[in-house]
Amino acid sequence: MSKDKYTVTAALPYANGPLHLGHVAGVYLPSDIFVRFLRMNNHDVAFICGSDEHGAAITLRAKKEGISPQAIVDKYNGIISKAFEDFDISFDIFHRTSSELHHETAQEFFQVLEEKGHFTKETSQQYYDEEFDQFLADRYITGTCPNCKKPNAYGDQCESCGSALSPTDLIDPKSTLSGKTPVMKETSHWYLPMQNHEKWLTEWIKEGKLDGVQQHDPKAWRNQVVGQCMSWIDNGLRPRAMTRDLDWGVKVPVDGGDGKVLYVWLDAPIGYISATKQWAQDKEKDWKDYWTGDRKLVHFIGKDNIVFHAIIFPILLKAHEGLVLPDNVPAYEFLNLEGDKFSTSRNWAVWLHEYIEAHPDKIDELKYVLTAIAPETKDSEFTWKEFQTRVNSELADNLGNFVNRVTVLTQKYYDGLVPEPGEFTTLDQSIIDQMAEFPTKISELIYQYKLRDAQAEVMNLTRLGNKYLAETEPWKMVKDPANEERVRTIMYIAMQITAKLSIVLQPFLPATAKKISKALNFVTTDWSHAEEFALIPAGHPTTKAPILFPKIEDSLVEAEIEKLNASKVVETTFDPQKEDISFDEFLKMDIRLGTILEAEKVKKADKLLKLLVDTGLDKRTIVSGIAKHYSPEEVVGKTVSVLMNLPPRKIMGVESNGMILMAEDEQGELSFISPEKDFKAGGGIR
Ligand code: B3M
Ligand code: ZN
Repeated sequence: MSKDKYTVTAALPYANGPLHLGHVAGVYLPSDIFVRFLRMNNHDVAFICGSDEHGAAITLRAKKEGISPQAIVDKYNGIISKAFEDFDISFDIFHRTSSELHHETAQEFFQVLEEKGHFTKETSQQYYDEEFDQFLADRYITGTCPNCKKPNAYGDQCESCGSALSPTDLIDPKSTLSGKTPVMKETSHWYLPMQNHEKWLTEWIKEGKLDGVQQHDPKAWRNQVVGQCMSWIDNGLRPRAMTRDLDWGVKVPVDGGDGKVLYVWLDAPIGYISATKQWAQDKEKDWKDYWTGDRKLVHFIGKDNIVFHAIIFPILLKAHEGLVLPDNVPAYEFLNLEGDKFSTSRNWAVWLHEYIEAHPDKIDELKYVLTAIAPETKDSEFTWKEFQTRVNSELADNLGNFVNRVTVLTQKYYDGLVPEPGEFTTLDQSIIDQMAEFPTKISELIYQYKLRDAQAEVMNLTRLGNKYLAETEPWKMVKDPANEERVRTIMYIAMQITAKLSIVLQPFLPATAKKISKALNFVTTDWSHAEEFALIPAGHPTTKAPILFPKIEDSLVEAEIEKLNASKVVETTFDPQKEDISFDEFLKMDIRLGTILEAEKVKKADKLLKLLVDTGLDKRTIVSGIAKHYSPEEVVGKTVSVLMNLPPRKIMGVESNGMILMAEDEQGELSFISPEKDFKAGGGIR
């Protein structure tokens, strides 16, 4: 029976910053494990990725760093591709959407859809920044999300609640260029009337069928993927602009497209196709083999990309005609870090390239832990403490200890030669029967994209090995020559378990599997061999395996947590500017310098100080909420800014006449506003 053919894509990372562990756990590592497994099972598979180099995410970063968008994407394409290489992610190609081949491919794709009449041309009012004389694409507008009411939602998406938005949905929109409220200005764009595709999309998402013909198994799709798509469809699909008024991106290749580029979510998924073209060209293959016919297309993504991969891109693929639709879209939830969300802007992240630089000898340790905690069906958490615990107790004490025992004892008792077994006991046969179940169990889980459970099964095989040795204790039995044959049998079986591990570990921990293979002097990349029991014959020469997983010390955990806290940026979310006031209104405020003569705490009010202030005009009592920031002794003698003309107010039984004006920083720390020259009480402030 011919094996299913796969094209596996991993979401194209934006080339506007480095990768962090959340990206790795939720897209790149699982897709790599899946593809390695497919290759071991002789599937025809292409593993496609590349950097996403257009869109406002890039141009905003370029503006922030004061360099060109091309310089930004060159910088981060380099950092990201090297990090993938160093982390041993086995893409067949890591391409980039700023390449000429991609531009040509995306423009051809657009022209095909335009000629087939799949777009409508509409003139509409779009947000425009008058100061920057520029229309504002989605990421150039922020505002309050209409759904979760959180600030800093973007024009196309709210990252707090994940809902897809349009710029006009935002409450109190602001331009990210000038910070001002944008105006509406007329412009025209090509729209994809998604509502026209609702019928077939619904059948395809819910039943996996096209015109009644089964395409994929909808039960194999993750609930959150089907759920998000159906809620999008149930809310009513709307026309979506497929072009933008920007100068950085793939130019619109038809009349009327001057000054316009393809919408990044039309452009980027076509990046999977252009990357395949480049790879096929390099390998003298036909790219169409990987995007047509009976090919299983699988998109590994994060949950914030679901609708773009399970609704918009399938519409585009179907409209183009002749191209396959996704067989599955394994979307991952979010990985959090030490109790908070990963955040590039707050630098709250473990950057992959920094991890590799700091721990080049701990690549498989990180792969193991990220797979063990992968956010497959719900958000999960990375902590350095759990990293240490899992490495030390699951890798070192379980897998590392088992392989070390088997190879060291074989070395010690038989000079490394696999011993001739004697009769198998009932226990032996039970172990052999249990071992036999693992390859199929692991395989089924991987085909179902349950990679976390699949890896756990590999560790269960190791536990079976450890249990067998603990129950038989060959290191004790060997002391009695009468047990010579029994010990040979036990070590023979334990060696077969080790050989099986060297196969089933390969998708998950390729470097470790290689080390075990080397010690066993046994190499195969054919998964089906794992089904066999007797993998290494008696007399086969082996050597002692190295220590596979040195223990993680507390000092590493402490250093990494300290680094994380030291480098985090506290996001300044200052309130937006208040409504304008007239100059006359400002003149009504009487603000003067006052010197604090006396200060005491206010009974039963831990935040308040009662101050006696010399204002130059009089000596008055003012109650001020600064007790958490200043002691009474500290403030006596200070000359501060006083708002005089407030009506008297009783605060905790004390009459307060006026207000001390304070400055506040982003951590909420308070400071007096005092003259930098030696001015006396009574001086005016204006
Ligand atoms: N560049 C990744 C993101 O949304 C986005 C994926 C494109 S895959 C075609 O973070
Ligand atoms: Zn929201």
